[in-house]
Parts: sequence; structure tokens; C-alpha cells
Amino acid sequence: MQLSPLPESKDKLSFNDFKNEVLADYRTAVVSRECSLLGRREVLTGKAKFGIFGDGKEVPQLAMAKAFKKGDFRSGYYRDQTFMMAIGKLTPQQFFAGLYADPNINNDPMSGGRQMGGHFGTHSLNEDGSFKNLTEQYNSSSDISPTAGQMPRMLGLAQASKMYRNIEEIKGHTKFSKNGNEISWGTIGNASTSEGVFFETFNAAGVLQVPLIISVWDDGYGISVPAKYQTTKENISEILKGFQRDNEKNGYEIFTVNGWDYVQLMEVYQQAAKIAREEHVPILIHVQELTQPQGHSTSGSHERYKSKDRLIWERQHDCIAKFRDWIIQFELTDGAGNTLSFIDNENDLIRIEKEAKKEVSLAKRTAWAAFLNPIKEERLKLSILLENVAKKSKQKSFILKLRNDLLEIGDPARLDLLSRARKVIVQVRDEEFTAKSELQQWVATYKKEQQPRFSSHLYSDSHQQTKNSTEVLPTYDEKPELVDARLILKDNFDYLFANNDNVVIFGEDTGNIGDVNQGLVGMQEKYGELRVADAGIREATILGQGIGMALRGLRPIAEIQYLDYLLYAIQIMSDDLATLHYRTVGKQKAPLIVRTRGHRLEGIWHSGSPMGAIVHLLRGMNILVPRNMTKAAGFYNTLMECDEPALIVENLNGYRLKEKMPTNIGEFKTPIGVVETVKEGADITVVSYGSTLKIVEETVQQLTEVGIDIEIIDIQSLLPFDLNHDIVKSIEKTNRLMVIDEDVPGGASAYILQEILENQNAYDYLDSKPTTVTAQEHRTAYGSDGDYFSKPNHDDIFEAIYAVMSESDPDLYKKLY
Ligand SMILES: Cc1ncc(C[n+]2csc(CCOP(=O)(O)OP(=O)(O)O)c2C)c(N)n1
Ligand SMILES: [Mg+2]
Repeated sequence: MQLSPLPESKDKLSFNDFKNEVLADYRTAVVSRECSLLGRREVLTGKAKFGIFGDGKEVPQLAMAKAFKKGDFRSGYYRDQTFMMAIGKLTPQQFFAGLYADPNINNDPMSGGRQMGGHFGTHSLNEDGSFKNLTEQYNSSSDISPTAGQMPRMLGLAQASKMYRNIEEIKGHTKFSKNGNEISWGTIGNASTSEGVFFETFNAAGVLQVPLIISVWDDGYGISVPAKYQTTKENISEILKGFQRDNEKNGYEIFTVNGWDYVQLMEVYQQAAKIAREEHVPILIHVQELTQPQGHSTSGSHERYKSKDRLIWERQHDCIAKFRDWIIQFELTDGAGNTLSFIDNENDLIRIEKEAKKEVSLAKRTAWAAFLNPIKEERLKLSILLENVAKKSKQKSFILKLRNDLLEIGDPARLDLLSRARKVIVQVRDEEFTAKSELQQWVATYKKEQQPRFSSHLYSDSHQQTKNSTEVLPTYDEKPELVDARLILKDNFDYLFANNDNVVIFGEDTGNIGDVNQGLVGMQEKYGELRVADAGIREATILGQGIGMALRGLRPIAEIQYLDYLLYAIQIMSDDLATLHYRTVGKQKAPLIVRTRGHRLEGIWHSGSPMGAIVHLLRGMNILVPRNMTKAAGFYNTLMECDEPALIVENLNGYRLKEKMPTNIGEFKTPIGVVETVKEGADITVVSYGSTLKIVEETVQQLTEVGIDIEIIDIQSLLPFDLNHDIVKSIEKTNRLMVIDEDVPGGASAYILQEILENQNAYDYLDSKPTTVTAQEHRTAYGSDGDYFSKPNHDDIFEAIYAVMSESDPDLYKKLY
């Protein structure tokens, strides 16, 4: 693109305004740089653990901030402190609070100390968990550390604008959009563009034609590895040229600009924003010739891997130094022939620099005091308690020494307090006196107060949390119609689309044919190509679409065609979606529903059921495993009223099985975290879920014939798990437990056992060894025999149950083999 050399805005503003803006920008850049410099020192002197800063990337971020409007969203990475400062969402004091890991969200609004510094985000939610009016504020989705992990979500943030502009029914959702004018602003390091999700997102945004502006901050390196090992031709915009739109075909607008060139940057960002906002065209801005004055992070020095020449070049091209030179040299002749400049002389800049230093230094000290003073006060209280304990205890000298050591720590951490108190409790275990009880009480209260600072908000705590969900049973006609189960889902989706205008669904083959199992047949025709959409084969970005749209108030359902292919998306689910509410201390939410189908069908990649991996990687989500489509539909209905993300695994072999058509489609609800006793019995509690549950049911008759009466419990919801502890109530009665699961040995079954044995204390009631029947440890072989020999089959289940009974009464149940 041809660009004019000076910002258009210059003509519109009086020179004084222009000058003030330039100097204010310079000030922001210098303040940000000073934060980086002092931040590094704080780490090197031990006050903070790790630092990764935005030095060398300041000037382009000023340009991005100027083009950024209220309602827009950023999805970026750890270099963006200058941008955050420029939009007024990060103060130097907050910057240092984050560096110190201050767990007070008021001090570190980015993550309440949960994330390393440099991971930014804004608050989308009110105290009660409801959305704020996002169009009235600058927004940043919360950063994550995995390189390029911000890419999939930035696609969804952009796509939301497209939805709000083009879907008539949701135009009234003015909290989230003003006619889809909002841009999703992505930032990424040059080296991180090597990641698969970068290219996947890039292509998808071109296909979808969404208002996304991706800035690549190119400093030629990814830690120590230079561009020649990262990028073909060492140039990301060069190799992406094929994406450039032309008169015939949609595509991208691509800009390149040097990161030290203030004027060009302003121009490029203004132009890019105009195109993206008005035309909904994705844009790449390749910002080149950036530097890293202090190296990658506090973990090492860049002198180890950059040549002398490169280091000299970096000093010469430091964007702030270049900006400074430009300010000094700038002259303009006005209409009257007067020479206009930004400053009288260099002293004007030196004054700004000095003030910035002072401001940052003060901010640092204030942040440190705000972080440390509460701990010091807590220490004082504890020291008095310890002294009281010492006075009464036989271990007086030990305790006093411990107390004195505690008081001598210059910068105490909470662990210093709690750990010492716990050690004292051990020392006085044989003694009894009031001061000891007070100390015990202190430990309990302190834990109770402090633990939530590190562990709260994994799930929603609003009134819409899934744990509050209640059951609404399906109702039936006297003689209910038996239908292919997929039709129950289809009718239920129809109801959901009709009654919730912000529900959208998308995935591979989801739109035109109504999903591979026809659970959505006819829905696209009825609700349009945007709400019921086909997606490319790109699971990670299907997830990202969902996360981004959910962050902006839509209720997306992201469909992953088969459970086996969830692995392509699981990184984003695990790193981004599942951690979102936790890492923002409840300041952002993405109530995305991930729909998939799986468990057993045929062969290695259509029979997988890696539920153990899933429940462990996705803490923070609800993992729901309905045994049939009525239960599945009920889960969708429940989730529509909740504000948490969830995965629903439908049974791949269940769509054509017959189920009774309920009369209250869209209204019945499967409760989350509640098990269901499918069959009552006296001899053994058999716990299972999903497709396997049906196989368990099929063994009932054979078991009855040999006189064994099993109780069958459907777990239904792996996360959360049996909130009412109903399983142990069954074991109280049967005194025996068997877990049947089609994951590998020690997979989901180990998780289920831990829940039941440890959390529900079932071992108290067991008369037999608790056992598991699982799949083999390899993937499932193809064909009917492959299934029989790989997955738990009804003979395996029968024999396993029989063996338990035989062990307890060998005369009644003679050994089979
Ligand atoms: C998936 C993943 N792999 C490796 C890392 C470790 N890591 C952190 S930053 C980084 C280099 C990123 O370089 P670039 O994208 O150019 O950004 P820059 O730091 O240069 O701005 C690496 C390898 C990571 N965070 N995530
Ligand atoms: Mg780099």
C-alpha cells in the first residue's frame, strides 16, 4: 500500500494538539521502558521471580493504541505493556504488582498474581458475574503463555463482530457490539508465527473475512533462535503475500512497516483500522526492525547469542531512540512561514525522561509496600501467638528461635508464616494449653483465608454456576413415539435456536448437511449460514471461534466432529478455555459448549475415549458424558442457563438407537454433577457412563440368571463428579464397587476410584477389593473382533462381577475357570 508520509490527523489538529499528542506518546514510551528496566532489576535482586518485558516494542504499540476503539478487543502476548498503558488499562504500579505476584486483584487487575507479569487482560464481568457493557470500555482478552495460543481466540473475537453486524436477531445486543464495528487486535512475536495455530488462524480469518488485525512484532529472534531457523525467507509477510486480496478474490490486506518509524506506524494503523472496521477484512501488519534491548527475559542475556554487530544495530534502531531523534529533528513551516517544532531544545525531552523515572520509581515502591505490608501485619499477629505458645511450651527455645527467625526475614512471604506455624504445631503435639489452641485456630483460619487467593474461581461462582443446576424430567405422551435418537437432538437444537437468538453452532459438516449424524438436519435452512455454519477442517480454531465469541456475549456451540480429533483442539481447551475464569480471578468468562461424539464405534480413530486425559487436562470445564441423546439434549438445555464452559460427548453409536420422543423438548434438563441410579440392586455397585453403560445394562439378565443383583449408577457428569455423594450411599448398601470404563487402564477409572474411595470415603464400607474393568492399553482395533478384544465387552463385565462375588462366596459362585 502507498502511504503518505505524515499522519492525516496532523492537518485536522492544530499543531499544538499534535505536538501534545506526540509528547504524551513519548512520555508513555519512556514510562514503559523505565518499567522494563526497573522490572529487570527487581528480578535480579530477588524481589520478583521472573520478568519478561515490552522494551524495544514500545512505539508500534502507541500506534495500535491510537487506532483501538472502545468495544475492540486485544488478543496478544507478553510484550504489550506499552499498549496496555496507552489505553489506560495498566499503570506502572499495577505493572509492578503483577511482577511481584500480588494476589490482591485490586493491586494486580491482570490476574491477581496468578500469571507472570506481562500477561494482560481487562475486566469484562461485574461482581455478580454478569457482563459489563463491553462497548463502553477497551477490552483485552487474558493472555496465556503458550506461543501463538492467543491466535484461535482472536479469530472468534473478530467473528463476533461479523455475527453482530449480519444477524438481524442479535442487533439488539448492544452491550457487546455496535453493528459489528469492533476490531479484534492480535499481536504475536515473529518466531511464534512458526506455530501451527498461527497458520491455521491466518487461513481461517481469510476464509471468514472477519475484522482482525494481526500485528507481528518482529525482532528477528525467538529467544536465541534467529529468523533463518524460524521462517522461510526469514520474512513472514513475504511468504504470506499469496493471501493479499485483489479485485477478484477476498483475502487479506498486508502492510509492512518499520517499528521505529512513528509517522509511518500511525498512518498504517489508521488505515488498517478503517479497512477492517468498515469492510470486515483481515489485515496483517508486519512490524519489522524491532529490538530487544534487555534480551528475551530475565532468564538469560542476549549477548550470548547476538553478534556484536547485531547488538550495535539494535542500539541504533531502538524504537524510542529513533522516535526521540525524530522529535528533535521535526520542523514544519506553517502558513505564515513560521518554523514549528515539538520542543525548544533537548532539555524538554530530558525533563520528560526524568519525570518518567521518578514516576516509575514511586510506582514500584508503592506496589511493593502494598504487596508486603499486609504480610508484615499478618506476621506481627502470628509472632505474638508464637510467643504465647513459647511461654507455655516445653519447646520454648525452639519456638522462640523460630519466631525470631521469622521476624528477621526482610521480605516475608506467606509461606514463611504458615510453614513455621505448622512446624510449631508438630513440636507441641503432646501438649495442651490455650495458646496452642489459638495457634491451631490461626493455622486453620489463615489457610481458609489465603487458599482462595490461589485457588478460587476455577468455575463460576455466579448464580449461573452449573452446580446450581436442577433436574427437569422429560415428559412423555401416554404412548410415546419411539424415534431415532438423533431426532430428539435435532428438535431440541431447533428449540434452542428459536428461543436463544445468540446461540450459534459451527463445525466440520455442521451446516449444510446438518452434521455427520444428522442431528442438525434442516437447521441451517431455518436459521441461516451464520448461525449454523460449516467450518474448515481445523479443530483448534473451531475452538478459538467459540472462545472468542463467548467472550463477546454469544452462546456458541463448537462442534468437534469426533472425540478422537479433540486432541487437535485440546491444547487450546486446556490452556485457554479451561483456565480463563481462574486466571482472570473471575473477571472474564467464556461459556462455550463444545459438542463432540465418540466412545466406541470402529477402529483406532473412531473409538477412542481418552476421558482420563480429558478430565485431567480440562479442570475448569464441565465434562459431560450422557448415556443417550435425551440426556445429551437435557445437558444442552441446562448449559444454556449456566455460564460455564462444557464438553458434551454424545455417543457415536447412539444416534440411530430408538428413544422415546419427549413432549417438553427444550425444557427438560439433565442436572450437572448428579449421578443417576439406573437400576437398583443389592450385591454390588457398578459405576459407568456413556456408551459402556448400555453394555453394563446388557449384562443384567445374565447376572440375574446366576443370582447376582447389581446396582447400576450412571455417572453422567465426570466434572463435576457426584456432588451429592450418592455413589457411596449405594456402596453402604452393597459393600462392593466396580468401575467400568472404556478408557485405558488407570485412565478415567483411576479418577473415578479416587473420587469414590478418597473423597467419598467408600473404603469404610467395602467388603471386597474395588475393581475396574477398562479397555486394553492400546488403541482400539478395527472391526467387531477388534472391538471385542480391545474394549470392555459384556463377557468381561459379567466375569469381573462374577469373580468379585465368587471371591466373597466361593460355594455359591463356583469359580468359572
Ligand atoms: C508453545 C510454547 N513453546 C515454547 C515456549 C517458550 N518461549 C517463550 S517465548 C519464546 C520465543 C518467542 O519468540 P517471538 O515469538 O519472536 O516473541 P518475542 O519474545 O521475540 O517477542 C519461546 C520459545 C512457549 N512459551 N510456548
Ligand atoms: Mg521475536
